[in-house]
Amino acid sequence: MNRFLDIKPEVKEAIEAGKPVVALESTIISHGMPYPQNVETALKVEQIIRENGAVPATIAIIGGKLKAGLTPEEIEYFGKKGPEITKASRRDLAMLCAKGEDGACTVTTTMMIAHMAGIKVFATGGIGGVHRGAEKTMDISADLEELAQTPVMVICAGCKSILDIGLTLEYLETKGVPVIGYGTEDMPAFYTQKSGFKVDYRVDGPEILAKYFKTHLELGLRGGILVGNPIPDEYSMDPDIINSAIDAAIDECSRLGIRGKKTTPFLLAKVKELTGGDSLDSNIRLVFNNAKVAALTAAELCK
Ligand code: PSU
Ligand code: MN
Repeated sequence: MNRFLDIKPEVKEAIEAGKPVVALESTIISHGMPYPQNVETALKVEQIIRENGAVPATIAIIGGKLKAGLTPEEIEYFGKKGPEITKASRRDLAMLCAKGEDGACTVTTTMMIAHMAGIKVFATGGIGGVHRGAEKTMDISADLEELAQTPVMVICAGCKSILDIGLTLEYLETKGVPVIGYGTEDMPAFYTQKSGFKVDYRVDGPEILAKYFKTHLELGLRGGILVGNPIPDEYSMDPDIINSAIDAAIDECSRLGIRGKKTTPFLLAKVKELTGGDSLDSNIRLVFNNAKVAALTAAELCK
């Protein structure tokens, strides 16, 4: 275990006792939602994981330490500071540790730290992917490369059409990352249940998800598994409304010349602004839904 890793005692005990643990990311707190809904959501997600039989481990970098498991006060800190906290991807990890700084963990760094700590299941909202127009910008999220090399199961609600969903699936196929639909054959599109693209396999229920992931690990396969869990119907959005907001957000992003790591947070905030907060409510609900599936799957994995 490296000296930068700092596992919260409750999480450490659970891992050592072979009890279920679910990792959660902190970029969604600092860069993905506004305060105070970000803190309320993060705390509620932890509660849902507990109610479903697992221990939550929200992952972040604090003062140069890789933290697996935060206290409620630390979650509050990440929510309040918001975008002031560095969005930390793979390239940032060593520099933040060396300088003793804070970092909000994306899907990439959450997978890395979860794996270092021995946590196998991770729940979030959406992952990064191949952006629309990537054939020109080369904007492809490091999340896809991490899925290709780190053996953690990531349970999300699919990807948003701020990304090119078709190209994201092609990229994952090239990298050998299996994409599972949870109770569906369609790749979910975050705010809506269907993207129009097919997943590789449909799985119904946490038992099969756990059995499948165990097999993946036993075979010594490199890389993770991506599970797309559709947003519950009652919280899903009208595709026309959300897609026109996304189109407008992408136009504004390119007009303002926003690039690099700022792109995704800009698009998320703009979509929220254009949909008058409805998208935030959907976003919160789908994270709750993913947390539950993750906790049940982590529990099955421990059997
Ligand atoms: N997509 C969302 N919500 C998010 C993110 C993506 O719907 O909060 C965050 C996640 O932390 C993800 C990161 O790992 O953005 C990807 O950023 P980028 O596209 O810069 O790789
Ligand atoms: Mn990018």
